[in-house]
Amino acid sequence: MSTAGKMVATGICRSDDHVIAGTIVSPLPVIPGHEAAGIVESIGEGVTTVKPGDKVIPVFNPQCGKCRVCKHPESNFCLKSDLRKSKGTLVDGTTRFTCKGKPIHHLLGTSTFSQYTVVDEISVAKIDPSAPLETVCLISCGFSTGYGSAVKVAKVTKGSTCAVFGLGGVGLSAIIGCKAAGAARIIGVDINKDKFAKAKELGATECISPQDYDKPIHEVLQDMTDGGVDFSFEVIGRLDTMVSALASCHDACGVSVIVGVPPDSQNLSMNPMALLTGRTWKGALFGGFKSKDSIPKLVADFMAKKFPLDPLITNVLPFEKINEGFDLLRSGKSIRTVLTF
Ligand code: PAD
Ligand code: ZN
Ligand code: ZN
Repeated sequence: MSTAGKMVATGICRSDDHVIAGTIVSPLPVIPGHEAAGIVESIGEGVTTVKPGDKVIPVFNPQCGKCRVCKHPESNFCLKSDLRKSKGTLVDGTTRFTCKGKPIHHLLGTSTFSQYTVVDEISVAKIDPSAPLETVCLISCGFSTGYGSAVKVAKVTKGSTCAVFGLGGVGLSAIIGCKAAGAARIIGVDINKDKFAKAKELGATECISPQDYDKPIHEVLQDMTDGGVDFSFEVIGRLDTMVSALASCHDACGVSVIVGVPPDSQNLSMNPMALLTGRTWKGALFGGFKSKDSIPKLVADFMAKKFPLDPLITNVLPFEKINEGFDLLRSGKSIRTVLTF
């Protein structure tokens, strides 16, 4: 039930860098890349939802449609996700890449840093053929993750106050979601002030850097917002900022969402009183969206101009310059680099 496709565009997400750094553990050697768009080249036996020539988006968080999670109305961490066991294979346990006769692993059933890839049918969504693939590839991960974290996971309410920690591609997409949900105040938090202008362009009403204050940032946010924000988002992937985002939301009615991927096998300590008083602490992959169902709708919403994607793309490079793309991400100079094939 697999599908082979030609890649047209792939974004570089921080999660790919986490794989390279080892903070996300994957069997090696592996072909990373999970935020992309392409065209179906061929299909295996039994595949019915895509056909050759279809424009598609691969999804790192599959939707088998049959498991307990897929049948649950709200959840999306499908039991077939490779993130559960990190086998680095397709669902049938095989890998479809080799180098010099040796097998190469898949990353989360996607592996988009490759001219061609093979994915399971549960890991690919057909989209509007008129959609620009070099832009909508962001719907494959970064955009949907941030946007869904606001509109679907936190369920940001009209007139509310939000704080977004981390203003990369995913954090800025959370800002777009907070704005779409009608938040009245959206406070961006980042140590790199170069990110502030774009955050404000996309809907942040204020931006602050923790390095400008001599007290903890959660106290600064509590002072600014009459005791704490309604919704906070950690979109960095650090244990300290996860705790600080939690403390930044109001102790009786705040909701805090973990979006950033924490370093592998690390635990954090927190005082349970932080929750006993009434806060909600949540997290989700892929913005809580069921991937195969939601991606075509998100692409349609983009085509209907319900949200922008172009401001998130700061660099477009040919695939050969992939290392330059990673350098731009690591030096904080890019939001999203899209590699084209
Ligand atoms: P990015 O590196 O582009 O953005 C991270 C931002 O955080 C940067 O602007 C940094 O300057 C800022 N930052 C770093 N340290 C601090 C700090 N101590 N305090 C404040 N700001 C800081 O990453 P991204 O937007 O591509 O991804 C963000 C995270 O989300 C990352 O951990 C990634 O792995 C995760 C992610 N999660 C999912 C999911 O399904 N949950 C999907 C995609 C990405
Ligand atoms: Zn990603
Ligand atoms: Zn499932």
